Amino acid sequence: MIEPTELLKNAQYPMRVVVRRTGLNPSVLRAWERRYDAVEPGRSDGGQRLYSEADVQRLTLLKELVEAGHTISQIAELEVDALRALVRREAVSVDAEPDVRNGRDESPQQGGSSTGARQLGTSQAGMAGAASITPAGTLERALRAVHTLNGRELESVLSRAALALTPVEVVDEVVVPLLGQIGHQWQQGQLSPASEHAASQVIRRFLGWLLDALSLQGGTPLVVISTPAGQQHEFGSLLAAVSAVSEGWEVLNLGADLPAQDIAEAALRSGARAVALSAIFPPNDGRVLGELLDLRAELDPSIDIFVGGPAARPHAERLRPAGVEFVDDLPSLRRRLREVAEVMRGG
Ligand code: B12
Repeated sequence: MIEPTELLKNAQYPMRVVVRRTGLNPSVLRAWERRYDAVEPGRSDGGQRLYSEADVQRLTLLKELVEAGHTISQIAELEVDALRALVRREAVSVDAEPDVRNGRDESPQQGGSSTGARQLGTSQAGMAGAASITPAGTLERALRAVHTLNGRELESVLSRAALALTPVEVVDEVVVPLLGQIGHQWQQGQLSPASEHAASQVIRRFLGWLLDALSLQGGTPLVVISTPAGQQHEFGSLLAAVSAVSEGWEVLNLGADLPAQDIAEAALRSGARAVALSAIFPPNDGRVLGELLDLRAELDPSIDIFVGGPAARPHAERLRPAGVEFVDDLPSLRRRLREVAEVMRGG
């Protein structure tokens, strides 16, 4: 008779089983493999990924540790015993510090979360917590962390959400409304400039990490992302970048505030199929129109130029006949990128 342990040792699981057992979403799982060699699954004759029981256990430990605040790049190469030791240490340190984590009181009276990172640090609570992560709950916890100036908690809330939710949910239902609330409360004087600046730093780092983790290279259409010269708000462009990778596009992100000639040169040198730009402030910036028309003049018409944001909206009617497409929001950008990719595949 074959022992159950022997059966487990030889088990081979397809990705959907690993996704169900670990709670990792497929794009994060693929990114961890590709970028960090977190596990090396075998392949079926048809090329389908096949994971062993050891792979599943390793991924479960990695996910718990990332949920507890570790970064995947630092732990991906550790042996499984070291991962187990770290998980044990997390559980002990959390039990030993019932009220304080990262030097901050997170008791509800202080505006902290009674269901926040403190509980999720333990393995059992971590697994239970992952299942209950929703966009609305994440948004609420993130805002609370912004108000208590708790950057670590904000980073941890966002990172946990990235493991449990799809990139589209993270972008549309967490980060966009979070930035909207931050902007609104800052304008109303309900949020200090320091809180807004601290939150912006964390969100920028988080979006950079998400982009990196989801990024594809080669064999896919490439889109260059930036903001026109004079446009310093860069989250619109980062969100457009994450939206593009979630559609399977490769992204070359140039950061913010770049003259048309430089964007054009990057697009030509990288063989881009599209350029997507964000223009946020001020809403009636005349320079934006000139920069976009200059960019259009530099690029072959086969390269699509998309632009979004309140500072581009007033120019939409002038831009369309010139061959620059104003796109209202990120779901519409994803739809347009999908259409362009389909045309490329068809032709
Ligand atoms: C973070 C932030 C900052 C940071 C920027 C850090 C950085 N590195 O980016 C800092 C602190 C530097 C900053 C500075 C200022 N800011 Co500011 N900032 C914000 C905040 C909170 C987020 C900005 C952001 O990038 N949003 C990006 C996206 C998420 O915004 P969105 O417009 O909702 O995007 C949607 C669409 O427009 C569209 N979209 C946007 N881009 C793109 C791109 C593509 C390709 C597509 C398809 C779609 C698309 O899709 C999105 C989702 O549907 C906003 C609030 C807000 N909600 O925007 C204020 C905000 C933009 N800032 C504002 C102001 C007033 C300022 C300052 C003048 C403040 C000051 N007194 O110094 C300066 C100006 C700096 C400058 N010279 O430009 C105001 C602008 C008000 C107005 N009338 O337009 C806002 C709206 C806050 C507010 N409610 O008052 N800011």
